Amino acid sequence: MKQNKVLAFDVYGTLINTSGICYLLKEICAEKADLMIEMWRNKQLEYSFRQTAMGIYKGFSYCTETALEYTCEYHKLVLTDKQKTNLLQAYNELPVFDDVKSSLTALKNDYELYAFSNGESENLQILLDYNKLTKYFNDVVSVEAQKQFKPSPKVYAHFNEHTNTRKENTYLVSSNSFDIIGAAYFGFKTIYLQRNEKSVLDPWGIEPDYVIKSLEEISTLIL
Ligand code: 2OP
Repeated sequence: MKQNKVLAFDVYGTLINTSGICYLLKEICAEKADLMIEMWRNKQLEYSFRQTAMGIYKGFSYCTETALEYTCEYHKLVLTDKQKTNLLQAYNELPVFDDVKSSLTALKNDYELYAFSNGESENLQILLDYNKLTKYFNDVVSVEAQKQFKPSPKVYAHFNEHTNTRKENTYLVSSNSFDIIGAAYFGFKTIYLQRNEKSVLDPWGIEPDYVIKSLEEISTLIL
């Protein structure tokens, strides 16, 4: 078992900007795009939580697609097949946040770096290749093999099994509160990335080890 400190980066919302698709929604429905992007993401996550609670697994892209359908229905927006296909394809070409490449470059020599996500392996590979991020990571770990989503403890255990690492040495870096709390509850160390002032950590009495505003701060932490 490896003894090195490892950094496990959440992908959607942490490395990759899920609002980066807003420009496409704006072309379809300018005035509702901001509201829709938020509902789409929230529903996507809700569907993943509900599947795990129900003991079923249909994959993250199923959550993404059905959450888009729900959001359009709610906002009375009828998409053509082409518009829907374009939006879902664009989900694999979401943009990377500005602080990611410089931060990963600074960390690469001192830590093992992993991408660790609810997304399916195939989609993660496309997304990370598209953004030229794959070279920074020792590996890309998907929850897919466990057929459960974060924050199930099984998927955090899977991360350590798959990477042959120890939970005591694993730091989860995430902008998603549910992920930070799930990982801390499992026994990872946690670095909560507060990308904007509106991000609030759920008040469950589980505090992250570090709170940062930009990924660039990680290289200044003594882990
Ligand atoms: C992830 O990438 C869903 O953002 C979450 O695992």
